[in-house]
Amino acid sequence: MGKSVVLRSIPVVVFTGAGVSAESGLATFRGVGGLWADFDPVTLATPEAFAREPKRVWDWYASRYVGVRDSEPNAAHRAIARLEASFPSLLVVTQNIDRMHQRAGSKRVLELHGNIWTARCNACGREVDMASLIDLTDPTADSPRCGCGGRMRPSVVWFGERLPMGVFEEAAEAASDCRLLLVVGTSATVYPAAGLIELAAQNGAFVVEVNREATPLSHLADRSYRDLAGDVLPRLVTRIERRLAEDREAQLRDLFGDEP
Ligand code: BJW
Ligand code: ZN
Repeated sequence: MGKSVVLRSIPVVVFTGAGVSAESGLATFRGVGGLWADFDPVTLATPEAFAREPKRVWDWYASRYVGVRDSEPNAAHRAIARLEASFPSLLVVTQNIDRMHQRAGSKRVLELHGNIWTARCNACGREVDMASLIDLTDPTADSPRCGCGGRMRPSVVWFGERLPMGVFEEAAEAASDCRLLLVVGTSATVYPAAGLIELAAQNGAFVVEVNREATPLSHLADRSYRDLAGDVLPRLVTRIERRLAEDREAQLRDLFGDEP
């Protein structure tokens, strides 16, 4: 049995945060250049803020939806999608709500914090496409309402809210079982999501971090790339692909020998 067969079949998890989408032009929550001028996510991304100032919170998400809709996945998202060919078991676990991984072609994606493409009623839970509400929103109008009278909100997870049923459990199981954890563009400060890094490290995974800055969990990484995800990931993925191809060649030579 050659090395490449073993390497190809290891369970791999790619855990991502806002930094993976930064090079698509989407603002991160924390870190260099990562803040919104007029909006503090820690106070606005809460059910309390929405109850107090629904229009302000809605407008923030409506403008971010338009930003996400009008942006494209970047080289980092594309490299991660390509990595599925090298590691068929690969699972992307993302804190992002932008669906850029899916748009780049990643097939197995767990969204820990929901997504901004859907909205739901905060009273009856009815779900609709964000797009259908954006068209109806004029700048002076109140935030959109459901037929039942409830207010529509983005289908994202705010501070103090539970993660979608079963999703964190599935991610935790994958993190515990993986042999390689690739952590990309997260400040590793929001829980329970950041706990996945601790879980993987505790269970012996090889942890590779890609982040332009150090984080509180950088000490758990076996390798750290302090650079832009869009620069590091394409190079890393190409290196992995070359290495797997070389192993495959070596295996065939092993199998057939030099002589007929
Ligand atoms: C680049 C780059 C480039 C930039 N290349 N790198 C345990 C301890 C302490 C607190 C808690 C705890 N457990 C729970 C809590 C409370 C709370 C929490 O974690 N608070 C902390 C702030 C302390 N957690 C919760 O409330 C969670 N819910 C929960 O625990 O429920 C329990 C419960 C039980 C029973 C009943 C009810 C509840 C929910 C957390 C939800 C987080 N929501 C948000 C908003 C989503 C919607 C939106 O988008 O507006 O999710 S907050 C925000 O932070 C967003 C992100 O997903 C999340 C993480 O941020 P991320 O992705 O790491 O981004 P940044 O900006 O922080 O970092 C970017 C990084 O990229 C930086 O490091 C840069 O250097 C780097 N970078 N450009 C490479 N080009
Ligand atoms: Zn409703």
